[in-house]
Amino acid sequence: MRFSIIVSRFNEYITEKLLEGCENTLLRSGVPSEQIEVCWVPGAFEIPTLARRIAERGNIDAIICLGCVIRGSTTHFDHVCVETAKGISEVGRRTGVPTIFGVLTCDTLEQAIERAGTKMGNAGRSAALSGLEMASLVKKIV
Ligand code: INI
Repeated sequence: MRFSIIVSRFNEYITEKLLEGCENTLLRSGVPSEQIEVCWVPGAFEIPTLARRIAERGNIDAIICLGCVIRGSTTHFDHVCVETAKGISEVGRRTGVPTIFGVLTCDTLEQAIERAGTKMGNAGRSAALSGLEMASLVKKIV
């Protein structure tokens, strides 16, 4: 099975940890490294555009989207979160390629750190497990 990981550079200190958790989980589950494509985008807002192009290109069993949005003092956070979540789910529904929402939406940096491999586990790992499950489910059923 082939996997695409789209990861955003914004808050890279966090997203690189999510990527590490995601890639390691895929590799440990038996996915060969040459079957894993990693694409960096500037911010979470840009994830859906690339996800759609990759889904339409074909030849991919799941697209795992990783990012980290942290609330600031303006409403920017809300726009980025809403559009990213909506965009990612729309790509999945429109193309039928499983798209996984591994984007952290946190009030504080501490919450993000907790979900990037410390207290609350690694959200990249959970995203990889969801990607593996959806990819094999689609293969089995369709
Ligand atoms: N992008 C993120 O991925 N995380 C953030 O916390 C964030 N904040 O806070 O602004 C963010 N903004 C950038 C956005 O994703 C786009 O890259 C930018 O608006 C250009 O389209």
